[in-house]
Amino acid sequence: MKKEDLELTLVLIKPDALKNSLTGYILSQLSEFHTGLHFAATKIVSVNRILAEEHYAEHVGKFFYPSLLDYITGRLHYPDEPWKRRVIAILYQGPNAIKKIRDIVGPTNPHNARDQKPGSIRSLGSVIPVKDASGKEIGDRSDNLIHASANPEDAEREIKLWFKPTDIPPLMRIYDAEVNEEYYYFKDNAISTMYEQGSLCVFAPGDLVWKTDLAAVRLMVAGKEAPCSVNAVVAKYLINKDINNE
Ligand code: FUP
Repeated sequence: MKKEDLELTLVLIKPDALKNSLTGYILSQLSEFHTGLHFAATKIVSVNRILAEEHYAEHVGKFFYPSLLDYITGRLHYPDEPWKRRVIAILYQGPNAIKKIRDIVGPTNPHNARDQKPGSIRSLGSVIPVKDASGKEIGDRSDNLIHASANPEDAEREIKLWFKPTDIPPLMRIYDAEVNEEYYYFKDNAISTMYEQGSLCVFAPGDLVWKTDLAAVRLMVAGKEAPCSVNAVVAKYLINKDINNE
């Protein structure tokens, strides 16, 4: 098996797709028969704020960002049914996985998808006006049913944000993982090697973790600048934990 045949990409089936019962349709469109790609991992996620903010970190400060967080956390589509607030996170693997899936997914804005790529998944989405505090329209939010990684750099960042190495079968893992040898705890937005009441153990000795995460937490506990945020490392360890989701 050549390395390029093992390309991985992240797909998120978003809350609007779940609400409109489009999950089966989307999975069919992305099936091995249509794409030649294979499932490498999957999980049902109740998206908390930390994960939402990290996933859409590149959009911080844009007018649609607060609305985007409410969308991906499921608040917009399930305001009164919090237990239904989920996304389905899936990794697909195979040659050209990123491009193949982006082609089927279509353009970001569903209006553009209908114009430029009728039949693409996002052509079934909606465009919703975003208003400011005074009620004035300031732009649009695209409720576009599905997320798919845009390029190899985004795919690596996103896959390591949503999945632990052991969520992926060993022969399908393409990023380096390492066996950790220390305890690392998370509390008050910081990493420490000392347990305090209320700390969450993120890595224990013997755990297999992304090598880049381990390098980052080592820098963090040494008080040095790390290439990513604490939340980018811990978010996947908080998935579906009973944490404050506000
Ligand atoms: P994509 O990679 O196609 O998901 O597109 P982007 O990363 O640019 O956008 C991320 C999400 O922001 C999209 F799913 C839709 C949303 N968005 C809006 O809601 N309004 C905008 O004006 C731009 C993006």
